[in-house]
Amino acid sequence: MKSLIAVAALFLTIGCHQETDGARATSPAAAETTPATTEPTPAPATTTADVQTIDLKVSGGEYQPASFNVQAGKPVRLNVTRDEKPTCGDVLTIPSQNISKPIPVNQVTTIEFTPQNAGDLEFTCGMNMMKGKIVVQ
Ligand SMILES: [Cu+2]
Repeated sequence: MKSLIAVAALFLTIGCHQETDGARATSPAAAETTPATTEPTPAPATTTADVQTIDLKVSGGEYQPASFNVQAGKPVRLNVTRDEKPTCGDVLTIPSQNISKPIPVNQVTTIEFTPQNAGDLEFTCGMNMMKGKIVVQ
């Protein structure tokens, strides 16, 4: 009987800790731009005065980084490299920008465009299997 009580007390203690963890509230102001799903934080672009540069890798069947932030109204330059041969990653498309570009293996392919409006731009492989997201702010 004594051990049962001890177990119950342990549960109560754990329960308390979990409540404390779950109490981390996010600010309501950020809610309208924060996606509800738990995604990795978009990587920042390297921004100079005129151009925002992202080094994008096609490797292991995915894009790295899979999402990144840029600013609207400024040119974006993607330096895309692909390190694997037979893969559908041999084409990269950004449908909203009318971009569809072959990505040869082991060389840098540059894709440039200027996003005009804030929002999420999806990019995909030629078969729409690998996906990434450009978060325009
Ligand atoms: Cu694909």
